[in-house]
Amino acid sequence: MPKTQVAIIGAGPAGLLLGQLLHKAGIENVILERQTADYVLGRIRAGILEQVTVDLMDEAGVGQRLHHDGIVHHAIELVFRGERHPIQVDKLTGGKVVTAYGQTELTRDLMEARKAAGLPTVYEAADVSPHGFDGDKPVVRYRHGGQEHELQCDFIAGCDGFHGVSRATVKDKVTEYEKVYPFGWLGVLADVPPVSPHAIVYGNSERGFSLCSMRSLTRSRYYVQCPLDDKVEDWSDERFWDELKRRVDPHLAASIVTGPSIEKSIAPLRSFVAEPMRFGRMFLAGDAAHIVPPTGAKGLNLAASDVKYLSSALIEHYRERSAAGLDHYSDRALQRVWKAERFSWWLTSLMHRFPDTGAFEQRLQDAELEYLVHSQAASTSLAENYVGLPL
Ligand code: RFL
Ligand code: PHB
Repeated sequence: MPKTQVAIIGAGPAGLLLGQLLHKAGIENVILERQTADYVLGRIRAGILEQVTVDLMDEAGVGQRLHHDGIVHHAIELVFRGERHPIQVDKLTGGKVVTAYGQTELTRDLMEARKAAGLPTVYEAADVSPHGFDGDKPVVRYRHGGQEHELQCDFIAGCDGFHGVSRATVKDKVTEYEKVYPFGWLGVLADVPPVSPHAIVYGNSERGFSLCSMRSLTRSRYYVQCPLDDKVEDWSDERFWDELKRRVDPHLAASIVTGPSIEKSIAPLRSFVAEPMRFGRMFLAGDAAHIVPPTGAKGLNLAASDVKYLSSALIEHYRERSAAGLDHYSDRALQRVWKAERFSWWLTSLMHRFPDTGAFEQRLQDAELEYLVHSQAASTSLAENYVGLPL
């Protein structure tokens, strides 16, 4: 029966980054992915990387293109009541910054490095199922090319996202915490220059939330808050651009360059945590264990920090025969996860219009926004969370 040290389920950013870090440390691993590589690369998702994530890409030896093409951001902007308020995150955090670099590009860099190193990845692996992780000899079963396969391993890493099989397998051992928000984000990708190349702009207006972001100096990513039951087909490009412009200040609106969308989709917003993140010899990492609403740009970054903790623990196990890191993995990861959950929930609550908000709550939201941009203490709290809390 084929054997490896770590069987990784899922070739998203979590699985690929883990595979690369383990490989650098001389630990064998196989990735089993349900989809094709092109399908994985076709998903337009995150765009903002914390320094911790950039450092991990460097550690994995795949940071070159990121440093060349990524756009470093020293500030973010908040727009409310028609006015823009810069928050200088670098000045407020002793020089920390974030980098705009698409999840698609990061995934591509990791896939290419994996291929160049000749590491095994099975795409289109069907009916993947983890077994025996309560004992000493875990096995992952899957179907590929019309045949049944079994992969023996020392450990299983469940990096298979929110709808994956790993968490589902231990459903009766998991405590789930969840909050679903009463709106979604309609996102548009377009080959137009970003309206504000030096900052990500988060907007709160009477018409709802908006976000101006980017993938490069020629490719922009924009979002508007929309009702959950809206259909993408109801949103022509023209309607989208018109709505976006109505949600930002007039000067910014006038400088938005519009163009045909190359991708348009609606994503629901959810906060979710599964505890614990370890089940014997199986570990969950990334979206398999937790989801944040995208408002704080934390999802991909949390997947990266889980992977840092998990790879360090596995390396410690193989090098020093110590179980300490593995034993602490779940608690360590969850501590950081809950802080990011808190921040993402808070920023979501602050920046969106909720259907059931009364006049009193609206005044409180207005007051909090004013406080945030005029108090150095409040701005610093936003900034230190936005750039990412220490590992
Ligand atoms: P992924 O990326 O979902 O990858 C999981 C992989 O597992 C595969 N899989 C299976 N493979 C084998 N067998 C099975 N049974 C399987 N089931 C699933 C899947 O095909 C997939 O390839 O999880 P991962 O690696 O944990 O990465 C997490 C990130 O993708 C996610 O947190 C971010 O995209 C969230 N996110 C953002 N995060 C940020 O840090 N900054 C952002 O700016 C940001 N913006 C966003 C976002 C997510 C969004 N959406 C649509 C969810 C913006 C949006 C709109
Ligand atoms: C993005 O560029 O897709 C993006 C940026 C900031 C967020 C969420 C998504 O908070």
